[in-house]
Amino acid sequence: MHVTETAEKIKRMEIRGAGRIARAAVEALVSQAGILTARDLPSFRKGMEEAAAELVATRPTAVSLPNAVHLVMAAMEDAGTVTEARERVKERGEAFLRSSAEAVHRIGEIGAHHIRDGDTVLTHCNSEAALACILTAHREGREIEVFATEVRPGNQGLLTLRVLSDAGIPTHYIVDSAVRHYMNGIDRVIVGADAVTVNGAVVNKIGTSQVALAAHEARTTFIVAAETYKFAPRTILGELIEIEERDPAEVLAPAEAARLPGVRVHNPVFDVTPAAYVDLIVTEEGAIPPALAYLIIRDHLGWSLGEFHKTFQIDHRDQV
Ligand code: RUB
Repeated sequence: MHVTETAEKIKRMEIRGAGRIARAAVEALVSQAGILTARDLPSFRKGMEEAAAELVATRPTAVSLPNAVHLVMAAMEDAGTVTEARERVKERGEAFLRSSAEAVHRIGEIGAHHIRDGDTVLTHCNSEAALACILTAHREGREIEVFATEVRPGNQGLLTLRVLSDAGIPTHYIVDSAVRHYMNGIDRVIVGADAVTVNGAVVNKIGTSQVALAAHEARTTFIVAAETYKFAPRTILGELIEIEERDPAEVLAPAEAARLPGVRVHNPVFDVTPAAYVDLIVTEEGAIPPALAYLIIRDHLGWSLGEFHKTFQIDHRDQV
């Protein structure tokens, strides 16, 4: 699929979910590298950079998107010719697509160890990483039931219901505001992530932090399933993750809103769950406490504070 078509689909949320968004962007970059006609390396690079910028600008919150795009673009760094650059983007892109699929599989295996026979699991939104844990536990023969939330306003819960129903897992469908009402009967909460910050906070679909709060109050284990490329390197520099605000029309029909002058409708689509409410983050490298998020950023994404200093030529003396 071409870059602009992919970008439009991501914006409209026809392609959604942090992992899927990253993979679609990488596929679009690989395809762009194949069709870009450029006489010399600088113009090839420029064409690729424009494509990368268009993809990254689609949705601001899922860090998987800039991380994956950066990884593929960096493959061109020491290419000497257009052919070489094209080849490297293709190789790196394909390697990312393979490793991303493997990561979900591995997270499923690791996360399933945390689901016991007889458990009732609650999930919020539609996360392939979180579902991988639930599906693997079910495939391994554990008798489980799942509570899935509706997920206002996008109703991603419906996508989750389809997956669970196809797998034959007994499932309960509840509105988002019913989470606390049921929490005492829940053994595990498992959700995905759009970003994990250096201090172990988790950014995920709006409402996740309320689910986490209810789980914390009920002493229910709260697990996050997240590939390492969802960890946010730039939070080392104190950068905050931007929370996407979408069209208010997704929350209240414009005709209704027009009858309510003075009412402002808000539609933030993600929120931040503090590390204190997160028991475990399951990555493809293993399950870690949120306090170890920096190690993932340093050891698996290759970004440390020193790296930032070099890359962005930050003077150490300016740092407190
Ligand atoms: C999706 C969402 C998902 C994460 C993780 O939000 O919050 O929980 O992206 O998903 P949206 P995955 O529907 O707005 O994109 O594990 O599939 O990457």
